Amino acid sequence: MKSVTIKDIKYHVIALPLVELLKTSFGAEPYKSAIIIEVVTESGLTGWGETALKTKPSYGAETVLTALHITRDFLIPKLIGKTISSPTEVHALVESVRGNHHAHAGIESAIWDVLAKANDMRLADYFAHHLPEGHTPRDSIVAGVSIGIQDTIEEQIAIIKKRVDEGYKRIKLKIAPGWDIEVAQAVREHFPDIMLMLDANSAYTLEDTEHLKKLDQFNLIMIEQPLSYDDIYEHSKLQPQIETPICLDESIYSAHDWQIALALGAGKILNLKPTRVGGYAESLKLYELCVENDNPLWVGGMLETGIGRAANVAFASLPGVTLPSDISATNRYFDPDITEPPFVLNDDSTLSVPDGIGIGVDVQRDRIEEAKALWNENNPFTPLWDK
Ligand code: OSB
Ligand code: MG
Repeated sequence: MKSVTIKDIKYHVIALPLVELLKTSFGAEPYKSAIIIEVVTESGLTGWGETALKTKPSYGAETVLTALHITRDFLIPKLIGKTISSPTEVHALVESVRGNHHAHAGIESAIWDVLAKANDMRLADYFAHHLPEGHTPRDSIVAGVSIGIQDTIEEQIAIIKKRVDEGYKRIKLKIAPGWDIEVAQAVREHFPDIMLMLDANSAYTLEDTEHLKKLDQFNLIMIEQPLSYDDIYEHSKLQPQIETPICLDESIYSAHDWQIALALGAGKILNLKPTRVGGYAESLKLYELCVENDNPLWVGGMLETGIGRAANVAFASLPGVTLPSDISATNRYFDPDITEPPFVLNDDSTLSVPDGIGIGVDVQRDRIEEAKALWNENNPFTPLWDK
């Protein structure tokens, strides 16, 4: 396999208008924000990665600006001039920079892209190349769609209908205290058979156990992160008391965390967000762990632009990803995105894996410039970001 020598790493802080906001138990941000990472090699290749983050430390501890600091002042200086033959070598070069998984993931994913390109491979095949034999990527991934908290139940039903009519077979709804049982009840009256799941984004405590038990009647495929963002132990107390399988998101930062969760019985399903676990090398470890333990697996999202989404599509094409992912068509997120062509929902509720090498989508530099300008105009400390 060919190696690359890193000549330069550039970063672009962007804000991109969202077609539909995603209001969670911790609120909604007016734009999608991210740091787009561009790795340039001595031989003139370019790899792209995305540090997907919010502007507030609401989902996890990192924000766009903490990631900018870590990326610019710690990670990039450790990587310039380094020759790398596999992205799995990146961890050892930067492990002295603790935590900050989203920042790590953005750079690491750009290195995955550039090394796949150097070796003339699609990213999906390059991921499979880092697994034991037999994990041949599929041509498409099963899409799901994540829908935010609405003002009224009528609006909630209307937006679900729109998504079901577009062809989405798996719907995820955000819930919070005061927006849960009645919503699930109404949704099941209108859509008795859709694959439905709820995401609480850490909005409940163990004291809500009796309340959460009421969700068991709605035939949910799972409930995502009902308890604290940093908890595993209390989830292990909740899971035996409810029938709905618990899926962990916020509280799983590594394969080690998932081993703890499995040992304690804290959940049955993993929302694997490559950005949250520090990148695709750790994602592959989690993937292997889930395959070994027969855990259902799906790939989560952070409203990624086409750059992060293309890499997540490649990862979700691996056969151990057994449930629909939080990866939707481009038109659910952006118009236009910063990459071409858009991801389009196929009739069977899937998205096709791009044929091109690396992430397989073309980055539109003019749109990155526009999105950088929008970020600069909407500094996160203006009131706009307090919505
Ligand atoms: O909890 O899964 C979540 C987006 C930002 C932060 C947290 C979450 C989400 C999503 C979006 O649910 C899923 C997607 O990218 O489509
Ligand atoms: Mg979640």
